[in-house]
Amino acid sequence: MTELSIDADRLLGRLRTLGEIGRDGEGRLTRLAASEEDRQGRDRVALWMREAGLEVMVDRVGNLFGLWRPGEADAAPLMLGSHIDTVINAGIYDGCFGVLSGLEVIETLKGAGAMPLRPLVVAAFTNEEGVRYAPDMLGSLVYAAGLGVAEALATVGTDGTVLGEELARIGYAGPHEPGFLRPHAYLEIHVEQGPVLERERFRLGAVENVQGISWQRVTIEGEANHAGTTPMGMRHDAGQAAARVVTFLRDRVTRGNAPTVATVGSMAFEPNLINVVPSRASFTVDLRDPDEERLQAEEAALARYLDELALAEGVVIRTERLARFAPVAFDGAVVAAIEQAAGRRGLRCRRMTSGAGHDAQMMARLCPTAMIFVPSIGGISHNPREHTPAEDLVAGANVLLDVTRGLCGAT
Ligand code: HGY
Ligand code: MN
Ligand code: MN
Repeated sequence: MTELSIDADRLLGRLRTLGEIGRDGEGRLTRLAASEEDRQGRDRVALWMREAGLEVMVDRVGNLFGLWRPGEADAAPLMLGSHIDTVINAGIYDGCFGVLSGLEVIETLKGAGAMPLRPLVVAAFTNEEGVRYAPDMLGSLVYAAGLGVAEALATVGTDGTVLGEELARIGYAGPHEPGFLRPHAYLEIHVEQGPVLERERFRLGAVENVQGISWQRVTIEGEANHAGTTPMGMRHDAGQAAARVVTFLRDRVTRGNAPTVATVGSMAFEPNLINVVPSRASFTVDLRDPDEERLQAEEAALARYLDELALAEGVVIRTERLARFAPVAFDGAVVAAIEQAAGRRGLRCRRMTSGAGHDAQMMARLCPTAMIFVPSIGGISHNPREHTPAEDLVAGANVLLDVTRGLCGAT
């Protein structure tokens, strides 16, 4: 296989350009799914796809695709992809590196006159982050038939908007049925977002599996009362109860050495006033574990604790499931191809589990799938300090190129 390399300046330049789309007055980068900022990001990526001579298509839940169909190759396409929606005050690599690397690989092959035996397509899936509309990985979940189109489009966001209406408003309620391109295989490159590769001095991760994810919203109904006159023993303090849940989760998942992680990332009190005992507390619980049984056990332990807490505090506690995905194992042959491609380029690579959720875990329902990780400095992500050195980004994209060539016969 004659060695080919991606155009590093083009890839890194596009990452920087896309990373500027959606910055607010304080320079914070936020492109929430189906927002105006997301539209601008999508428009820019679609323009790059068109300029590369790809056929640009959008499906009914806004998944965006750039397809290269060399010759009359009507075989099942090899799909590369990720997402370009972000959390609030995000870094520039999460998701975007995967979409732009996929586009870069296709453009490099096209420019080199390669003739792959099958079409190549790069995807940018809708609402991977799930921070405006739950669940996360929504676009790829629908694409993999894990959620109905109508149900997805009817999803109400944390801001009260409806996903289908927002997609229509930004011009990305497309005509294609999700799943319209049945991939031969799916590859996703992503920043690790954790500390492993940097700490162990590996250049790449060949991702074997993704841990299970459990998202729920907990609402605690207490009783508003006067902060000054209400004796502590007479309170039904929703805020105090919520705080107990936070410490319960931390104490429980850190008591042993299991890899379970628990996060209460958002919380709101009502009436949220300095001199009123909170009548209501609403917060989210994100529980994850690579082992399904242990994850279920943690969910059950939390449910028991909430029952006890409701009795002890005289409050009413309700839970609502927002997302629940079992751990996913990727395709061994594709993982091995990643390792071999890394080895051929002299890059130290290790097999690993993904702590974060990714679109690949949904595409694994459709076809052989695996992921490539590149190191995250300090293990930081979902934070503007997210960073991966250029040489690692380029090395990872070149391995994506090599594995792509092997999987589509463009050797
Ligand atoms: O939550 C996640 O792991 C991903 O960032 N959506
Ligand atoms: Mn991501
Ligand atoms: Mn993310």
